Amino acid sequence: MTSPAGDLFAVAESRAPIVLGAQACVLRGFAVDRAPQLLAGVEAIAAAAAFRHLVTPGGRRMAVAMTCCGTLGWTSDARGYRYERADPLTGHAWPAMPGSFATLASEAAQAAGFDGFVPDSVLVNRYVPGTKLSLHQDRDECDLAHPIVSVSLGLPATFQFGGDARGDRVARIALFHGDVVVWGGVDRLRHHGILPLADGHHELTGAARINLTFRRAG
Ligand code: MD3
Ligand code: FE
Repeated sequence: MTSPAGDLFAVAESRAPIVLGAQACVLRGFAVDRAPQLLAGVEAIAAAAAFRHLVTPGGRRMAVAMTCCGTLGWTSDARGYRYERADPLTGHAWPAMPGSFATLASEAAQAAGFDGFVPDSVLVNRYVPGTKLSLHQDRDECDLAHPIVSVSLGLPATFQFGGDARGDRVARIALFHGDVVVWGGVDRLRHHGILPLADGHHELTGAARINLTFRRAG
């Protein structure tokens, strides 16, 4: 860049939140400096509560591998989708949410206009090449007035976001290592999903994408 004004513009443009809706935005790279600590936290969580493939109430095995931390963890089986205080695999409480996780989520929520977000649950999703997450809504949380904060780590993915109705037009946006997405208010019940992950290798995660979604479930 040759002109100082051009430099300033480039920086401001790249740091501005990307607007997905009236109350939904992408904070590009918001978590990139904290990614190594977040991934160390994920390793510790998975050592106590292993990644598993949940079964939907309809009997389908989910392609995404999942685990949780916090006082509540999301689970699914023939009895339905719900939050539980104990990991059904071990019968023990879910691993505690690391303080650095909660701090990041509340800072990101604040940057997106949601003050005072205190998550009590993190769903940790692991994708390998070929894994997808079909279009769905997140509606098992008690009070849908709280936002959801999502952190992408490792391989990039194509995120799909639609409307309140399943048949609404769907837009696509790429999510990269360190990106944070915040959804709340009028955008809280929009359908969303992840297209099949492309092949690749990331220096911190190998052939995988990890996504953390911070929720206030209880
Ligand atoms: C929009 N995870 O865990 S993150 C999920 O990348 C989930 O693993 C995806 O959908 C992933 O439920 C997408 C972005 C996201 C998360 C939650 C939302 C978008 C959302 C809740 C409401 C609206
Ligand atoms: Fe979701």
